[in-house]
Amino acid sequence: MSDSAIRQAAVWLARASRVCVSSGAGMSAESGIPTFRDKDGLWSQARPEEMATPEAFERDPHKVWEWYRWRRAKLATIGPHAGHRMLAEWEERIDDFVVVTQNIDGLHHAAGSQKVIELHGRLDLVRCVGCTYEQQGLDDLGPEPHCPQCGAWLRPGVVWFGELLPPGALEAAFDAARRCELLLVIGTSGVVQPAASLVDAAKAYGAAIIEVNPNPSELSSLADVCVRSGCKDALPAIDAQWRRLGS
Ligand code: BJW
Repeated sequence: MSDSAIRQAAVWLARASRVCVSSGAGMSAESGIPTFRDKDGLWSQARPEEMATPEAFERDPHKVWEWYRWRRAKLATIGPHAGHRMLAEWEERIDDFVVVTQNIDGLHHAAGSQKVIELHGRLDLVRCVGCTYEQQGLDDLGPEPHCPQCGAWLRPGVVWFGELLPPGALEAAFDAARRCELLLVIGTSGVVQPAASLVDAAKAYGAAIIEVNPNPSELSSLADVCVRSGCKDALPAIDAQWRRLGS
């Protein structure tokens, strides 16, 4: 981990009163949830077009549910790590601190963050394809979950490719990106739109960009500072440096 990148991140955080975080699957990797596009990521075992599109669900809901049941069961056994908890603490220290996440695992909320915008829905939510019924929780709903109200299929409450993001979420996310002085981009490859464009929006409005990612991403060239480390260690390291600035 580069000391100068950590120090610069700490200096900017200490000075900032408007901060936005854009997090992706790498944020949860050290909690035990695989990312999508890394070597052993989810897309190395399953094809996105067979699991994460509305057409795939129409074609074979059993197959799609098998995958989501496995992921829901896994999520039920894990929790946030020190990096998630650091962001929740920074929210208390910084006036305007918003987390925009592509993650569906709810771990930012579980760590105590309150201002979280979830762009791709929630794994612990299911909704009916035929009516407005929704249900929260990670209970095993069996291989063929159907709506208790109208009998249609229930589906995972996540955003698949080709689907619109939850109403209001995108607008709120771009508002946060445009008004921030500092954008922390944590654990995303930056290939999925429209989330990836938050960085362009923040930069166009004058924000400094810090990337926290052990690997280069599609967004690295836009970053002013890159912390090349896993976020579980990097975020507490930035915090420790921030505390040293004050002493
Ligand atoms: C670490 C780490 C550690 C590892 N610490 N870091 C414009 C241009 C081209 C295409 C489009 C476009 N606009 C829209 C599209 C289409 C599409 C899209 O973006 N396609 C591209 C892939 C080409 N977008 C959509 O369809 C979106 N809808 C939409 O735009 O609606 C309007 C519209 C529709 C149709 C046409 C045009 C407009 C919806 C996108 C939904 C994405 N859904 C998924 C699945 C969610 C449900 C589920 O999980 O089952 O969301 S796909 C998957 O990718 C998931 C993620 O949220 C998303 C992003 O992945 P992420 O988080 O970046 O993870 P990885 O694995 O890619 O990267 C992990 C990173 O972590 C790596 O960099 C590692 O190095 C790093 N890392 N360990 C820190 N410890």
